[in-house]
Amino acid sequence: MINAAGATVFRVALGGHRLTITHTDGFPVESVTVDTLQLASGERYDLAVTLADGAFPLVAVAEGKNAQALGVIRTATGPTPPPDANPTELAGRLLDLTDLRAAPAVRTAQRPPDVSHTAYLTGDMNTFAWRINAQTYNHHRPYDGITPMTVHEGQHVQLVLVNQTPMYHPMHLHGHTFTVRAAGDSGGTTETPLPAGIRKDTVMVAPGDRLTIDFTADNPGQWLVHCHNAYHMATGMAAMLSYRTQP
Ligand SMILES: [Cu+2]
Repeated sequence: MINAAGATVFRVALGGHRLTITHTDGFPVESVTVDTLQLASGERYDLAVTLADGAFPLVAVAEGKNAQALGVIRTATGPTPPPDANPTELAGRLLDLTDLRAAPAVRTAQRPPDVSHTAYLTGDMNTFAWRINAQTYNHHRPYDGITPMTVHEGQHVQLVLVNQTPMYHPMHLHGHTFTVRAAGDSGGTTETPLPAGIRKDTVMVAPGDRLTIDFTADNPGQWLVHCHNAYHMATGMAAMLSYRTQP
């Protein structure tokens, strides 16, 4: 399942069925079974489902937009679900990031970071000016007006994503995959360590949440770190991960 939408978080459920999550962003996880899950722009989840006999609504609710998309999975004759089908699974057990553990083969060793950067995600619906660390990324002049997050090749890098807005921000790092190492609130009062943190390349930072991710700087270049909401990115919610030559 891929959320290929530019600016919508979908909540997905299949009427009469539970969903077993097996992978996220292509990386295997220890299987966990839920009723519903949210996908933000750019995120991928692999699911396993054992289908019953009949015709079932596959519903994707556009979060906060009072709309939904409907597909039908049919394995037998029976009435077609209506467009406004509202399977009870939508209100059931929702997948949480803290439910997920990486499969052993794709876990990364936890070690103290060589360098740590923090990305404060800010903006509001009134001004619709979305930023990282109070700086606006300019797509026409990408090196102007922003302070790059500098790293050296080989460093173990920690990146803390702090959502200080009431909106979802699916954050995507180019050139690398990362491990999600901890989840907490933006004020820093709670934090849940994720000892078998999942590997991803796009992670949804929910309103008021703080996620800590880490990765090894093993792909020299100048890489974007950005919100995958197309409108947020267009107004400036992007930053630069910048490899520098060792002094
Ligand atoms: Cu965003």
